[in-house]
Amino acid sequence: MNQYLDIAPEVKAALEAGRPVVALESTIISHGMPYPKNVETALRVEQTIRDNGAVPATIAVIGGRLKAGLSHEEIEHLGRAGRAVAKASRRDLPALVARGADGATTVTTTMIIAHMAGIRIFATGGIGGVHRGAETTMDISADLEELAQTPVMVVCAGAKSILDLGLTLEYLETKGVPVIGYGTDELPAFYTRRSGFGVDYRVDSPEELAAMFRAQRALCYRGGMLVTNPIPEEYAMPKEVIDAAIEQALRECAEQGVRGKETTPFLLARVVELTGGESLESNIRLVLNNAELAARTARALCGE
Ligand code: PSU
Ligand code: MN
Repeated sequence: MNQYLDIAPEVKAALEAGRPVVALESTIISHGMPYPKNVETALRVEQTIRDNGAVPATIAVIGGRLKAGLSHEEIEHLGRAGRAVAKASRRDLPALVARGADGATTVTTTMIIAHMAGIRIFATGGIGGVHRGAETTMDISADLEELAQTPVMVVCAGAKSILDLGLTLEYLETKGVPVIGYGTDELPAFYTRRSGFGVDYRVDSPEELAAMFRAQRALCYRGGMLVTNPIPEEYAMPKEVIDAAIEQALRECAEQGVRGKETTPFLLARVVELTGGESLESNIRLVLNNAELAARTARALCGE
């Protein structure tokens, strides 16, 4: 086992017994939602995974240790600190570990640490991707590279249209990452069920997802798999409302010269502010929905 990794006892016991475990990220807690909703949601997501027969492993860097499985106090700490905690992507882990610092893990680093711990599946809200205007900024999330090289199944609700969804799909195709629609032929756009872009494969059951993941392992592929699960109809946002907020957030981002790792958190926070509580509620609901699907798929992967 990696010398910097701490696996929580409950998670370790489940892994050793071949029981289902689902990883969860922590940037969604510190940078993705306001306090105290972020903490409340993180704990609800963990409970949903338990209710569906799997063990949750929320992942973060605490005092330079890579943690697979957090205590409630650690989740509370990350939620209260919010954007004061470093957003940790692949390039940041060496510095955080060497300095004994805290970091909130993105999709990228959650995949890295989950894989180190032996966890095969991870549930979140949305992934990073190719940003609009990437042809000049070259702003492409490290999440896409990680999906190309780390064998973890990521269950999300698609990607927000703060990104260029068409270019994101092109990038994933180049990198050989299968993009699966759960119960849909169309890539969901996080707050809405449709984006106008097709997925590679439609799958309708956790068993079928597990079979694809097993096949990918048996083929000795390095990379992972992206499962996109549409937000339940009753919690989806009206397209015009969310599009208007995203356009405004993008304009402000450009005007204020926000760049680099600050871009995504800035856009996410502005969209929530501009749409009031409605988008936050949608966000919470879709994460819970993804947690349920990931737990059921983790069970199928364990043959349960
Ligand atoms: N997109 C969302 N919600 C999020 C994120 C992205 O809809 O919380 C977070 C995730 O942690 C994701 C990260 O891995 O932002 C991507 O950041 P960047 O675009 O800087 O790679
Ligand atoms: Mn970026």
